[in-house]
Amino acid sequence: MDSRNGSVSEAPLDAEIESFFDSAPPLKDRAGIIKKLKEFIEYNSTPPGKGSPRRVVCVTSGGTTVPLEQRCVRYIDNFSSGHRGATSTEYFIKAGYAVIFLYRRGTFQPYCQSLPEDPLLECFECSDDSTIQVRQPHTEAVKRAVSDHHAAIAGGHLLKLSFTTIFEYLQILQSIAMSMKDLGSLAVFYLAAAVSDFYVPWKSMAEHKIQSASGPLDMRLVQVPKMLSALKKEWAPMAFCISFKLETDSKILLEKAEMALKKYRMHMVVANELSTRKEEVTVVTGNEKILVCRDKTQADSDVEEPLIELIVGRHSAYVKDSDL
Ligand code: 9Z3
Repeated sequence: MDSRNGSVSEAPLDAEIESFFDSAPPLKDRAGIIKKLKEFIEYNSTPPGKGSPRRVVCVTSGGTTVPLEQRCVRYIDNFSSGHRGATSTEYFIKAGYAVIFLYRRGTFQPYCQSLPEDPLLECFECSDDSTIQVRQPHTEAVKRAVSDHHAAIAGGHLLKLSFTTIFEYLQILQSIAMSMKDLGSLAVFYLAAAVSDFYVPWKSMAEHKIQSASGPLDMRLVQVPKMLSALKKEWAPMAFCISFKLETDSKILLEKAEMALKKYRMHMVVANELSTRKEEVTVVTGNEKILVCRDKTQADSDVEEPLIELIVGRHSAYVKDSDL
């Protein structure tokens, strides 16, 4: 039986994963990425001043694309603004975690929530002597964004890595997971990125722009191998893993989340429905379904604050149990 109908047999899945990575276009600057990861993890494992090792969470954010042409003009996209990942990153850092933020280029960034859509052009102005200054209504928001962001980077608590395609995303995720392996139970994966289910293998992809004169487009998409299994079994087996399940039909949401929890042996699956995702989520664990809601009495509250609080509590219990 193969991985598509529920029961996962190992050999075909391993072969699918191997073939995905073998045929993917090589990741640009892989060596540079691995070096950054190594330094970040080393720094947080032995922080200055003999502090105890920091917990490290990999937060994924934004949607992956599936290119249709090697010299890509067209692609299939997965919806995600990156809001969940960016906001969660801020709360994890506040809770004392170091965060590896793996995000889709151009999506929401941590500490930028209160800035206008085009911050560079809307927040700044040139004065007569050509100095650049912040425009009055944005002063506080810019100050907060810049100082919190710079503090997180300078303190060694935030490492940002970007992706666009499914190929880049999975290759970087694998490098992150393998770099985090030795952290054992101190490692967390918070997989909020919206990941493509189907892709066009690089070798069977058209090189040049597909021509519309050739008539209707007939294209075969292959299923993306389920990397969560590899993450859990091989890449970082001791890590605390949280994945997300997104549906538009609330009737099937919890059932699908429970299936994902069991199938990929996640510690938690956060179930959310597209239209209410900013108001509430349901956290599914082995024996509970916990509804987590935004505090509706506060205009600027978000669902990520109570969600991260819950996760940090559960992760602490997991770390304690693993030490016994
Ligand atoms: C999510 O469900 C995220 O919560 C959202 C966040 C993408 C809805 P925004 O970025 O939205 O704040 O606009 N992410 C996971 C989506 C996903 O693709 N899950 C897969 C699935 O549902 C499993 S990896 O099958």
